[in-house]
Amino acid sequence: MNRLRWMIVVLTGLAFFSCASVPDSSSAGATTTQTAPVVTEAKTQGNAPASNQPAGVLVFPADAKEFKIELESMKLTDMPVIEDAKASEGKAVRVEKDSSLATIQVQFPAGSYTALVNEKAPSSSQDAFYVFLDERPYRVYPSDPPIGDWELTKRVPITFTVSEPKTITITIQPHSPAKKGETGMALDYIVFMKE
Ligand SMILES: [Ca+2]
Repeated sequence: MNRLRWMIVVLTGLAFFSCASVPDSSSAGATTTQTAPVVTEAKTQGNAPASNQPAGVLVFPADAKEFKIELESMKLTDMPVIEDAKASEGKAVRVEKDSSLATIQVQFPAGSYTALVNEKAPSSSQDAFYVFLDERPYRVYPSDPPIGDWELTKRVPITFTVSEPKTITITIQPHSPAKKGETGMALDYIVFMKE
């Protein structure tokens, strides 16, 4: 009697399990097939923004830790490109005039960033300049006194956070509206490092 009851329980359980497991696995299968295209779509979107952006916008790659932009590849006004064997890609720009200007637009994924510029300043009266992130100016300069050779502006790292993907206009120029900078230095590249 006990054994029979037990068998009924087992059989009922098996019947229930097989019934229950069919929709389970089929729904799991459905989830998998649904998920795959979603993931693919997300990946495509992640790689695609370059083509969705207006021309001239660079995209900080979603999986990158570091993104380097050559100054000589930016849009330049009164910033002559100079040859320099020790500069990245063999070229840099000189901040020659008060009107000198280098700009580029960069789309950043959400995250916290530090930016440094590779600079060669001939003297301490020819070394301070400004990097604008959109409208916000950051005064940037090398060691004091400058070493007269290429160095990253680690004394004044530019730090910022974007809470959602954002396109920022980067502008490099000698002065800010609030305070004068200087001219005469050479700039090689700006590097953005993601935390
Ligand atoms: Ca360069």
